[in-house]
This record gives sequence, structure tokens and C-alpha cells, in this order.
Amino acid sequence: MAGVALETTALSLALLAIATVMPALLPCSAELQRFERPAKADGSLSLLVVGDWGRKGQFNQSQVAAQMGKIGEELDIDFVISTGDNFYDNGLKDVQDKAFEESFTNVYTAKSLQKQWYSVLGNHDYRGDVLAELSPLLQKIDSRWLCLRSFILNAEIVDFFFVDTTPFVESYWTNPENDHYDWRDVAPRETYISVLLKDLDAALKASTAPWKIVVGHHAMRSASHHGDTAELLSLLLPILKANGVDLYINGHDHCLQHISSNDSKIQYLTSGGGSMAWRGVFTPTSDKLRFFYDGQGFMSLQLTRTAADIAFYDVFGRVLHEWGVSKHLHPAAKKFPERDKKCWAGFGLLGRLNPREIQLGDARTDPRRDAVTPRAAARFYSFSRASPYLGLLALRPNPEQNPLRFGSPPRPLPCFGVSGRLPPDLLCRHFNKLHELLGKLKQENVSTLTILVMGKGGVGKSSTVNSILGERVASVSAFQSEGLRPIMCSRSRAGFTLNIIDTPGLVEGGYVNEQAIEIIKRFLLNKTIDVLLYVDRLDAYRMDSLDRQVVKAITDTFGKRIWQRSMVVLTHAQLSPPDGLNYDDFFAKRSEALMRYVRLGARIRKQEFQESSIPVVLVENSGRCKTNSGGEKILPDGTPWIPNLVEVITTVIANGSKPITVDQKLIEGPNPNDRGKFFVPLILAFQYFVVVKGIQRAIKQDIKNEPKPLWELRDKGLANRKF
Ligand SMILES: Nc1nc2c(ncn2[C@@H]2O[C@H](COP(=O)(O)OP(=O)(O)OP(=O)(O)O)[C@@H](O)[C@H]2O)c(=O)[nH]1
Ligand SMILES: *[C@@H]1O[C@H](CO)[C@@H](O)[C@H](O)[C@H]1NC(C)=O
Ligand SMILES: *[C@@H]1O[C@H](CO)[C@@H](O)[C@H](O)[C@H]1NC(C)=O
Ligand SMILES: *[C@@H]1O[C@H](CO)[C@@H](O)[C@H](O)[C@H]1NC(C)=O
Ligand SMILES: *[C@@H]1O[C@H](CO)[C@@H](O)[C@H](O)[C@H]1NC(C)=O
Ligand SMILES: *[C@@H]1O[C@H](CO)[C@@H](O)[C@H](O)[C@H]1NC(C)=O
Ligand SMILES: [Mg+2]
Repeated sequence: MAGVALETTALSLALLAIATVMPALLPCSAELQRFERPAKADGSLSLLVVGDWGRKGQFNQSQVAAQMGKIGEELDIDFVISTGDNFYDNGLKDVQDKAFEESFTNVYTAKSLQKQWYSVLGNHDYRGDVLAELSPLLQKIDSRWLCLRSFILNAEIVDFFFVDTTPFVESYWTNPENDHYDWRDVAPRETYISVLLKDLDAALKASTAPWKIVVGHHAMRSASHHGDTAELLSLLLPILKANGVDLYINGHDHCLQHISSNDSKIQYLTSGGGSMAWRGVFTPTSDKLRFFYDGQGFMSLQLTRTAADIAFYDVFGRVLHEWGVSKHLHPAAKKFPERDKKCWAGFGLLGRLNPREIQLGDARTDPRRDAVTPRAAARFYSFSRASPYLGLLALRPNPEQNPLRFGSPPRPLPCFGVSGRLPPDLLCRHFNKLHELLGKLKQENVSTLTILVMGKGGVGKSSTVNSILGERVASVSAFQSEGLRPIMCSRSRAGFTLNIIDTPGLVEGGYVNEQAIEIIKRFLLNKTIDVLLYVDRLDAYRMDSLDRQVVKAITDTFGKRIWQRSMVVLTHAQLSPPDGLNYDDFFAKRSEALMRYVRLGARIRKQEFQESSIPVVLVENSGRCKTNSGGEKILPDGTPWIPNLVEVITTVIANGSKPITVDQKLIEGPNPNDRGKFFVPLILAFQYFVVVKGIQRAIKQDIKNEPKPLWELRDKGLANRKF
């Protein structure tokens, strides 16, 4: 009996337990709220991310907002994401709180920012009336506003998962000090978090979008003041890794950062520079820190089905850091294993292509010769996305082993009159202009032009290549170059091919990088260089022996003759000269100083030099470069610089000296240090018979003629010793 009674009690206790747990379990079935929005007609999406901002315009909030307006316009953004800490110091008091307008509506006034904003809450927002900040009533005041705790945004090519991270942080609960956190609808913490994580995991698993991006206020990894958020690393990160999340974007630390996960593809991106910054704290963090900036700014994200590009900007709208990643685009692409990449040539249309329009095939068997490997296809597509015009593209990851092959286009180029989805004039404008400028060369029966771009690291080589082509083909980085490999971009139109070869910087850690030079040499094998662009910065004020060494390395590699086919390109042309110098004087001084070092490094005699002087041209690659009414980037004196640069290129070519062909001989050619090696045995023989023998004879003679002190007799053997 007692046994039965005990069993019933146990059962009722169990039932009671279930009943009490039920209400807490209920939200389990409630999914995270979802919002939908389409990508652009061309399948792309662009947006800005800002965090930690609401300070009524102060602490550079207005400056950041103004630059967001400009970049937003440039990128034609679709929406804005806020990573939280929207209203300082203590969120909103109520829905009537004027801070909402003073910190949001009246600050982000630019036309391009009049888009939907998607916001999460930060810890400071939790210190006010959270329900007010989440209230739909705010949308009546400013329709852009949308702030929820956790929600999902399906944007066709990407799913964004917004996660309320403040409740994760235990110290806000256990040790709030003088702050009050509004935990209404959140407490108890454990239940809230477990339900949220379960919903998030389910939603991530169900997501089929090519990109999965998670947004929260607190950082996973941070090298700044707050550092890593331990609770997120232990509770949230495993779910993100298990579900193949691409990016985790946050604010909280008032800085800009890019950190790559060591053991997954996740990139941790901090955009928390919306207003007050300059904390002056840097602490090393785990994983790979790629970029850290302690000041104000924001981030942009551009996405297509296959490519993601991020950029960070400062309070002046300057790009501080850029990074991109590609995905395979076509299920058919999987057919071709990655190792096939050494045997392919690809071509296709440039322009805003639909990935389905890219032809795939096997280079070895496909008679159309237009085979593209998956990786190439992905890169190809990301190139074509960035390109505002059409042309023919050839990409080769292993150019040394694979001669360039062109196939015939799979279909007529819209550029030549067949209607495309975009007006041809828009697509073709830049390339047509370039082509027209290069038309002069065609008249001289030049059908291929190969431009080699070299110089020290970080001087703007890649940026110049991109500017000339009008698209982002070479990766630009504010710090050191990503790799040592040169890249060649080819563009063809109407029988004329333009090749531009971007190379890695030649200086590393204060020395000329021999390895880079070797790689460049081998890359250039069997290529003909028509023009060398030697790039440096206009705003570099000091020249040193390193400059000379770089020039010498180039001379040793290609021969002195390369300088007859060269021009000096000075980037950062939009500068204000220091100490009230006038611009022309500054330019003249800078070119003169640089030229002196070129002359020294190339061992060109002065009069030789004057006969064929090396032209110097100015370039300004900055997105902030002034433009004329035709949209062309101009120099401070109003000259459109690309046409000017191309004009000078044509004159260098037209001046008659032969282009430089890089053959095996040039590559293996005499190392200057080996020169004269042939004479070494002769010189040794000469020294032995003439010098050494002669001296020995003379010494012996002297010894014979001199009275010998005792000590010398002891050491006598010395004179008989062979030298
Ligand atoms: N304002 C301004 N910034 C420039 C200009 N050219 C390049 N930059 C910036 O300078 C930095 C380095 O530019 P890159 O084009 O990557 O230089 P690079 O010579 O290719 O560098 P490595 O490949 O690393 O040797 C980037 O942050 C560019 O945005 C320019 O003309 N004006
Ligand atoms: C505003 O930005 C400039 C440039 O980064 C910086 O020098 C200045 O300190 C900033 N002001 C504040 C209040 O952070
Ligand atoms: C990640 O790699 C860096 C070196 O690239 C190393 O210093 C760091 O400890 C690693 N972090 C983790 C979490 O493995
Ligand atoms: C370069 O050209 C030489 C002679 O034409 C040829 O033998 C060699 O295979 C070529 N090398 C490459 C990598 O194309
Ligand atoms: C270019 O080639 C054509 C035909 O091959 C010839 O008639 C013409 O004279 C050439 N022009 C120059 C400048 O060499
Ligand atoms: C080309 O040669 C002409 C004279 O023959 C000279 O005036 C001009 O400066 C040269 N241009 C270049 C770029 O070397
Ligand atoms: Mg570069």
C-alpha cells in the first residue's frame, strides 16, 4: 500500500512539474518574428552597419552620419543595420522621449539613409524603458525605425538573424552597480536564453539562403575595451559554427574591427563607432585580427549570391579596410574538382550577370574552350558584379603553366548593340572611354597592351589598377598585401586587348623582398611588357636608400631598358601641400626627388636621362576624389586623370623603343653579383703568379739582406709560407 501511495505522489509531483514548466516552454513553439525583403533586381544587396550612436549628434555622430549618407548614396544601399546602444546613456525614457528624434531622425538625414533601419538593443538601451524603444508607436514618428529583441530578416540572397545579446551577459543581472536594467519580458535569464537559442538554431537549420549573417550588440571577439563576451562564446558561438554562419556583426566596443575565426569561416565584425570612440585600449584577442581601428566610423556590406564584400570607413568616409569572400555559385560547378584549376581559361560577359548565364565546361574536353572552374566562376561572378561595363574576361590562376586562350563569346555582347538588361551606354561607358583613348595604339597596329604596375607596398598599385579598369579587380588593403602573387587582368574589345598586371609590394620590413621579385619574374615569363607604371605616393615626404634599392631591383630584373618604357605614377594626388607650399612647387620637388633616386637606382647617367625623361603623372584613387560634370575623376587642377594617364602611356609606347619581352634568358640572366664570374680563375692565377710570387720574392730578398734578430729567426718559417 505504502508503495502505491508513494507512486501516486511521484506521478502527481511529475505532473505538477510539467504544469509549472509548461508556461515557460510555451514560447518554444513561437518562432522568431520574420521580415521579408527582396534583393535588388540584379540579385545584389548593399547596406550599412552602424552601432553605439545615439548622442544627439555629438561626439562626431553627425560627421559619421554625413559620411554614411555619402557612402550610402554611392553604394545605393537597401537598408541600414544598427548593432545597438541606440540611445545614450539610458535608452529611451518613454515613447515621447525627444532623444528618439534628436539622436535618430534629426541626425541621419541624408537621402540615402531614408531606408528601413533594422536595430537590436544594446546594454544602454536596456537601461531605459525597453518597451518604449520596441514600441511600434515610434514608427509613427519615424517610419524607418524597426527595433525588436530577436528577429529574422529574409532578404532573398541572405538571411539575417538578429539576436538580443544583452540578457546573455551575467554581470548585468548579478552586478548591475548603479544601473537599472529593464528585464520586463526577459527574466528569468536562463529560460529566455534557452528558448532564444533553440529558436535560433531551428531557424538557422531551416535557412536555405546562400549567406547567413548574425547580428548582435555584444562582440564574440574584441581587441578593445570590453574584450570577448564569454557568455556568447560558450552559448551562442557553437550554434553559429554548427550552422555555417558566415558573419557575426556586433557593436558594443566603440571601434571598428575585423577578426577571422581560426577554426571556422565566421568573420567577427565590430561596427560600434557611431559616436563616442577613441577608448585608447587595445588588448590582443584570440583568432586572427585582421583590422582594428579605435576611432569613429561605420561599415558597409555588399552581397550577391556568390560574393560578400565588407568595407570600414572613418569619420571622413575614407576606406580603412576592405575584405571580400566568394562562394561557389553553380551546382554544376561542383562537378569540377578544385585541382582542375590549373587547366582552364575562362571568359564571359562582364556586367551585371545572372549567375545562370555563366557558361561552365571542362577546359580539357570542351571544344568551346570556355571552360571555367568553380573557383574561377565564383571569382568571375564577383568581378562581373563589380563591373559597370561589358567586356571580355580571361582569368588564369596558374598563368605560368597555362597559356592564355580566348574562346568565342557564348552569345553576342550586349555592348555591341544587342539589348541587355541594362542600357548599354551605362554598361559600356567606362570601358568605351578607355578603349577610345587606347584607339590611337590600334592605329599603330598595336593589338595588345600590357601594363606592368610595380612599386613599394601600400603605395596604391592595386587601387590604380582598379581605377584604370573602373572596377575592383585587385584587392586593396590599408595594411599589408594579402599575398605575394601578381595578378593579371585582361580586357578585350574589338580586337584590342588590354592587360594590366598588379604586383605585390617590393618592400617588406625595410628590405627589398627578393622572393616577391622572383615570383613576379616567373609570372611574367613569355610576356611582353609595353609599359611599366612605377607607383609611389605624392604625399611621401622622405626618400631613402630603400627607394633606390627598389629601382635597382627592377633594373636588375628587366634591364636598364625598362626605364625607356616607364612612367612614374604618384598617387594621393588630392593633397594639400604642407607649410603653405604651392601645389605645383610641391609636385615639382617631389618628382625631382623621386627621379633622382630612380636615376641612381637605375644607374642612368644624367645626360642619358635628359634625352628620354621619364614622365610623371598624378593619380587620385580615393572614392572622395573630385569629379567633373562628366563624372570623371579630376586632379586638383581640373585635369581628368585617367585620360591623362592613358595619353602618357600612348606617348611612351609611341616613342619607339622596343617593349621588354621577359624570356627565360632574362629570368635566369646574370645575377649582377655573378657578373664576371668567368674571370675569377684568371684573376686568381694572376694574383698567384704575379702578386704573391712577386711579394714572396721581395720578402726573401729583404730577409737575405737584413741582419736577423733572434726572434725573427724563430719565426722565419713565415716568409716561406705560401700566401
Ligand atoms: N586617398 C588615397 N588613398 C589611396 C590612393 N591610392 C591608394 N589609396 C589607399 O592606400 C591603401 C593602399 O592601397 P593599395 O592599392 O592596396 O596599395 P598597393 O600598392 O596595391 O599595396 P600592396 O599590394 O599591399 O603593396 C588603401 O587603403 C587605398 O585605399 C589614392 O590615390 N588616394
Ligand atoms: C572626431 O573625429 C576626429 C577625426 O577622427 C578626431 O580627431 C576627434 O577627436 C573626434 N572627436 C571626438 C569627440 O571623438
Ligand atoms: C588563432 O591563431 C592565432 C595565430 O594565427 C593564434 O595566435 C591564436 O591563439 C589562435 N586562436 C585560437 C582560438 O585558436
Ligand atoms: C616560353 O616560351 C618558350 C619558347 O617559346 C617555350 O619553350 C616555353 O615553354 C614557354 N614557357 C611558358 C611557361 O609558356
Ligand atoms: C598597319 O597595318 C596595316 C595592314 O596590315 C598597314 O596597311 C598599315 O600601314 C599599318 N600601319 C602602321 C602605322 O604600321
Ligand atoms: C618622346 O620623344 C619626344 C621626342 O622624340 C620627346 O619630346 C618626348 O618627351 C618623349 N616622350 C616620352 C614619354 O619619352
Ligand atoms: Mg596591391
